[in-house]
Amino acid sequence: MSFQESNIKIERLEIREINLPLVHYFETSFGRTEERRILLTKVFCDGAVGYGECTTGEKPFFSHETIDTAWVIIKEVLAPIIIGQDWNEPSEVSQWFKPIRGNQMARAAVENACWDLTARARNMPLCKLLGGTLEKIPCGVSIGIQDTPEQLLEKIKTEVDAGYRRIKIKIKPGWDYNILSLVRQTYPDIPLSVDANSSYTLADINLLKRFDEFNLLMIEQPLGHDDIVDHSHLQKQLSTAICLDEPITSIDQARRAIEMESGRIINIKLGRVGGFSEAIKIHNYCYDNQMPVWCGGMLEAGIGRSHNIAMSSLPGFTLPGDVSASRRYFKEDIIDPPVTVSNDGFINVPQVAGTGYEPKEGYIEKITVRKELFSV
Ligand code: OSB
Ligand code: MG
Repeated sequence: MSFQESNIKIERLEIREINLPLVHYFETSFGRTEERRILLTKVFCDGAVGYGECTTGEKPFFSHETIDTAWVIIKEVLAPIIIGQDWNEPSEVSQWFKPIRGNQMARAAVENACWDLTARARNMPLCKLLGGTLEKIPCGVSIGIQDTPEQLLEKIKTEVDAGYRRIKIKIKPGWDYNILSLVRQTYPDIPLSVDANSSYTLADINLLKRFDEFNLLMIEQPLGHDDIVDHSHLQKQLSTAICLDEPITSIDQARRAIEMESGRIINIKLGRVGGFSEAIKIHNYCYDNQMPVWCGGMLEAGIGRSHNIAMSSLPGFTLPGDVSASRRYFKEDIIDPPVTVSNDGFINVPQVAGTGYEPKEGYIEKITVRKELFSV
C-alpha cells in the first residue's frame, strides 16, 4: 500500500528517557548543565516509524516545562488523543492539541515524530515536507558562561578556527561589559552576539545601552522571559537589534511582538513554539513582514538536531542559527552519521528520504533509563 494516497494512523507511541553527558558543561544565566536527561518519542504506523525529541530542560528554568512534566503530559493527555487516530497531513496533529494550554515542548515531541513518520512513510525528505528550499544552512555557536575569561577566549578561538559564521556568548550581570570588552579587543571583527536569558530589567538600561559600543549582531532576550512590552521600550533606546527567544511561544506572540516592535530579530525554536506546524506559521509570518529569523537550539541530541536542520532549510532562515556539530556536545551522538559542519561553517541539508540521520537504536537502548509504550 502507498502512504501517498492513504491516511496515516498511529498504532503505538513509545516514550523513553536517555541520559547523555555533555563533553563540556553548559552554563547560562539560569544555571549549569553537565548531563542531559532527554525524552525521546517514537510513533508507529503500519511498519513505518517516526522519531521525536523533547527539548525540555531538566529543571523549569528556561520555561515552565521539564522532562518530567512532559512525560506526564504525553502519557496522560497526548497519547490518549493520538493513539488510533489517522490524518492526511501531519499539521492536523497540531489541531488536535489546540485545546491544551502551554506544554509546547511536550506537544512538539509528539507532533514532530508524526512529521518525521510522514516523511519516512512517503519516502520523501523531511525538509521538503516542511517546505524547505535551502540546501545548506549557515551555522553559529552558542558559548556558555565559563569559569574564567581565558577559558572563554580559548573556546571562541576553537569555534572561529572551526569556521562557524557567528559566535554567541551567554551573559549575565557580572559577566557582561568587561567580558565583551575583552572579546572585542581580541576579536574586533567577528560576527558576535550575546544572550542574557532574561537576566536584566529596565533598571539596567544604562548598562545595556553601553553594549552598543561592541557592534553586536543582536542582544538576545535581555529582559523578562514572558515580556514583549519592556523589550519594546528598550529597543527604542538601543541601536543594537534585540532578538526575542523565550516569549515567542506561538504565532500570536510573534505577531504581537512584531506589532509592538519589541525586537528586530526572532529566534525560532521548535520545542518552544509547540512543533513544526507552529514554527512554519511563525517563519511564514516573519518572512512576509521582513523579520529575520534563525533557528535556535536547546542542546539537542541527534534527533532534535536533525529536525532543526530540516526546519532551517525554509527560505527565511538566512541568519546563522544555533545548530552546530554533534561533537561540540556529545562524545557519541544518537544518530548516524553525527552532524558535521564544513570548515566554512555550513551544514548540508540531506536531500534523502527522512532526515538523512538514522537513530542508532542499539545505542539508544543502552543509554535508556526508563521507557513506556502506549497502544490501542
Ligand atoms: O537561550 O538559546 C538559549 C541552551 C539551553 C537553553 C536555552 C538556550 C540555549 C543555547 C544553546 O543558547 C543553543 C545550543 O547550542 O543548542
Ligand atoms: Mg536564547
